Amino acid sequence: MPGTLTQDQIDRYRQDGYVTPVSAISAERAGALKSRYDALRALGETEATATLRSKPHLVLPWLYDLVLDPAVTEPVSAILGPNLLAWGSSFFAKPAGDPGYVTWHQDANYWGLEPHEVLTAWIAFSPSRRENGCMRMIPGSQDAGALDHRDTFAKDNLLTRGQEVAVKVDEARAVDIILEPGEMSLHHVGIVHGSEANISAIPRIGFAIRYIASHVRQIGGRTTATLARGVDEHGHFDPEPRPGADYDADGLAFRANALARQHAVLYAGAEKRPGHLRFGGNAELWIRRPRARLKRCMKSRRRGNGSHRAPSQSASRSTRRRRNVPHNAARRRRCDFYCIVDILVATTRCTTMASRSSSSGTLGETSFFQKSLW
Ligand SMILES: O=C(O)CCC(=O)C(=O)O
Repeated sequence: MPGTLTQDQIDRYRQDGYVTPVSAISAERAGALKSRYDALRALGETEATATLRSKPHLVLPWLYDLVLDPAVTEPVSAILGPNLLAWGSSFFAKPAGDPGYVTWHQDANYWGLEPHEVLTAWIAFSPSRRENGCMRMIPGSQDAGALDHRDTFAKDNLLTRGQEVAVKVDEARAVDIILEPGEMSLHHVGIVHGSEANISAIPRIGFAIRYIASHVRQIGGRTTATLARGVDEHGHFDPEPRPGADYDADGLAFRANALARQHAVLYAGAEKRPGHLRFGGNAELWIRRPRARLKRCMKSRRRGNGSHRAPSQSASRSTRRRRNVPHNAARRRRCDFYCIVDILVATTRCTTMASRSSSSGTLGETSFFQKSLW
């Protein structure tokens, strides 16, 4: 019988915004899961292994089973109630000596989920200590409301945008979340938390599952979620199926589509968006070219000329006739036609590239996304 939380643990979660350590799975099972993770990582950077960063449970059945495992969901439901969905999952891994760190941030700022009955179960597959970069929490900060954040996009920051709170954090109040393999911590979506680099010889590997109560909604668009426990009596999310086998084609395709939909919500307002990096400078150029043409047209229209090509504002009617220059209205029509063609060409090119990259399952896995999605 999996353990639930004691009343004291529930009270601590409500007061501090987190509770730790919570027994979840056995140390042996955590070790076996870590071995599977290590085996995949040893394959190097492939389209398949890139999925470890976001919603890997949609392509690896043994992770899907962990997301649904009562050993994890029982304590979570002591806080969120009997009906749980998993909105996301992600590995946060720091190999020995890894410079990767996580700046102080609140998850709630980026996820667009309301109400905030949302928590993360962070399951340790390895020991997690101060020296190897364990998570750190600022107790009670979940009650501070939404703090301003800025995007840093710093190289070693494990977060997608390198996001950090834009206010000074009193680090003297930070608490280290020390875990043994198989233990987990539960943290509130609004708590300020982060972690430092791994300066030890011991890898730090954690699997984070984002659970939501089933009445929680995604603001800004419909996305997908996994029914982890109980029933989904609200239907705010499209259900996510269990993959048949590691990296089978259906799982990969479903995940790529689910992430594309989630990105549309997660990157709203980001300084860098998937399009910038996936398309490189070209898409920008294609967009800029018709825009520039449009601007020139508008300018020459203002001058009463209607053409961006051969302004002949100053030429007399007879000179224009001699030069065989069409009437302003005809020029204006031609100018509008060129603009429309340009815009259509730009849109078609961008759409083709987007569908090419999503059908190959690489959506969101370019350099910007070499990081966890959260
Ligand atoms: O694993 C870490 O260091 C940070 C994880 C994190 O920010 C999260 O799970 O919300």
